[in-house]
Amino acid sequence: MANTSLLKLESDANIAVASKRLGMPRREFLQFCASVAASLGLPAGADAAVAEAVAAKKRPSVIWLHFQECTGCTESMLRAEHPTLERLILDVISLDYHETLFAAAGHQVEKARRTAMAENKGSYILVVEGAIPTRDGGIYCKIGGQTAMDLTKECAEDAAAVIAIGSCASWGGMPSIMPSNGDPNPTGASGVAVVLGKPVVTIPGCPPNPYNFLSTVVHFLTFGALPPVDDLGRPKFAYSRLVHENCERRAHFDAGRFAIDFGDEGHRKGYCLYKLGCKGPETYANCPSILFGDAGAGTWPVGCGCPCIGCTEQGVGFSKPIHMLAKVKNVDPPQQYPRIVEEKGMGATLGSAAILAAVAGAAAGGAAVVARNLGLSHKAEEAERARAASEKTEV
Ligand code: FSX
Ligand code: SF4
Ligand code: F3S
Repeated sequence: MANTSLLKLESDANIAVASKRLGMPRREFLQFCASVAASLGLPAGADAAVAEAVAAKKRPSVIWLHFQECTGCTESMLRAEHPTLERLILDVISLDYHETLFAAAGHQVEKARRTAMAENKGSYILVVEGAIPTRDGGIYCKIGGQTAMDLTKECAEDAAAVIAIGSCASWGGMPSIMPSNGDPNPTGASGVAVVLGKPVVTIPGCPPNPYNFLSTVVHFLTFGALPPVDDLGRPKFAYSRLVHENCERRAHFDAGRFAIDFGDEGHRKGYCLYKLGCKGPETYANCPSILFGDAGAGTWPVGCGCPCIGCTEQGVGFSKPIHMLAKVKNVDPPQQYPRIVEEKGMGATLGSAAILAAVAGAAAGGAAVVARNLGLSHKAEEAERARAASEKTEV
């Protein structure tokens, strides 16, 4: 089936079976594959390879561990307004061990995990949700008598790939900044890479966007490898641009129109939230392009009037106080802005800004916007970190 165009696949038998299995019309299924290929920044024609892989390849076995966290990662994956996303994720992977979703408990599930690991030795994906406590031998989180540290090491041993989902598993997240008696991280909550002593793919966010997880797994399914990542392990297709660059309120930022208080006139009119502490200018994530929950325009923090807290960014999310102004990292204007129309005496409403944003970009394919912008501003950030690291070594 290689090199066939996406449209030709409409009459393919495997595609017909997959669409039926997913309860989606064939064209909708192919559209989904095209949007995943676009959001991954794949070249033209790769959408057919994605469709063929999702339709026909053996689903990778997934062992999903839970440690110090709120289960928001799993919740966001399963609580999409539209059931398609959940169905797609559970169709693309074979979820062989997941403590929260398993009906069974105790020895039964431990046996299921060991069986899945033995049967899929070398080919399963390990997903870790939650931070791993490392203080005092890791005693602050144990499952089935094993510490989270030991479990992670044991399960990573024969995994084909390791994914740290959510900010907690990526770098410690919220549990790593829960001060107690003046101690900023009493349990030594750490990310998976620190515990394994080697880099892993991270999908930060609190919660992370389930589309980024789905796209990462689809990449693995299609090409047998995880997607290219930045120096923090984040897939470049999702974390290459600042939130600020694709924000629907960006035109207000550039025009100097800010909300000063929650509920004030500027806030009601959908003005920029920078002065309310929005960390979009120093946070890499694709939230404004792919949104959350399949519920339409505006369904992301800033779209709902809440400043971005920088949840994907170590050192910003949960660390920098909400009232603190963000460092504006990239002063280059974005490739396109939503047009803000201010009718006399009325001002732009959040709705009108959102609709215009949708016309300008999101409706034309948020995924395509991300794909177009791939990897541009991130390079400067990576160079800065490399420079800082080499300076440290020289000292
Ligand atoms: Fe919660 Fe996940 Fe935040 Fe952490 O998401 S949404 S506390 S990133 O590990 O469950
Ligand atoms: Fe959007 Fe925040 Fe940037 Fe304002 S500061 S444009 S609200 S990301
Ligand atoms: Fe997090 Fe900011 Fe996106 S708070 S969900 S990175 S808009």
